[in-house]
Amino acid sequence: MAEAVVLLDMWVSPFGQRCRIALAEKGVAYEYKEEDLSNKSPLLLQSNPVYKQIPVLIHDGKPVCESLIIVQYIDEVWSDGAPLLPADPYARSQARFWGDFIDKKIYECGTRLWKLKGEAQQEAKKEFIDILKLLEAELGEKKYFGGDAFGYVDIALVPFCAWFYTYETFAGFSVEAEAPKLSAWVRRCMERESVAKTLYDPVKVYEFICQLNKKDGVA
Ligand code: GS8
Repeated sequence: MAEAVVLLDMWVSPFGQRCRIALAEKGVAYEYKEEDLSNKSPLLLQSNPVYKQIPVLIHDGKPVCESLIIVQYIDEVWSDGAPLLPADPYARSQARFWGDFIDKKIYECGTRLWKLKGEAQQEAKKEFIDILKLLEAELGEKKYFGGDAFGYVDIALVPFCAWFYTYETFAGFSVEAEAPKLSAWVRRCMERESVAKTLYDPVKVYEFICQLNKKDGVA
């Protein structure tokens, strides 16, 4: 019997994009449901009553929430495809550590880059560049974060790369100049169909953020 897989998502969400990339990597067919976050669907509210946020993966009627938990779930359920997490427990712990680091640092600091101005923005920029350099050091000379195979940490980070243009334009810096090896990794990831088909044009992301800023009266 065909399984029912539904993803509640929103086009520009880097968290939702993680799930879309993982599903594409595993070749899982699913129904995509775009949410209007200003008017959340009853299905979303009922599927994620705690956070009321996208993304939610609904597998045979059972909801799974939180993007990195969803990516791990996808890896475990569709285990016949290439694994996203390594098999070795220590290597798994390290992949989860970096996924958690990306979750705690990138989005929060990135948001300060386009929401704030003046000194606070400059401070966020310094912090963001430090984060990029830490990630670049972890990547080292490897092709992907996990080595030769595209996997969990790549999926955790790569959706934010479509936001780099927004971060750079608002805060005035260049990711390529600050972290050239990380930029080369972004280009390598973009060669994968799962990533290229999922990420949006960085200019579209920028325009979306400009709209949001206007609505919030920030800009
Ligand atoms: C974050 C999801 C999230 O921020 C995850 O899945 O990893 N830790 C979660 N979702 C946002 C949209 S993307 O910025 C969301 O659903 N916001 C609506 C709201 O908070 O009301």
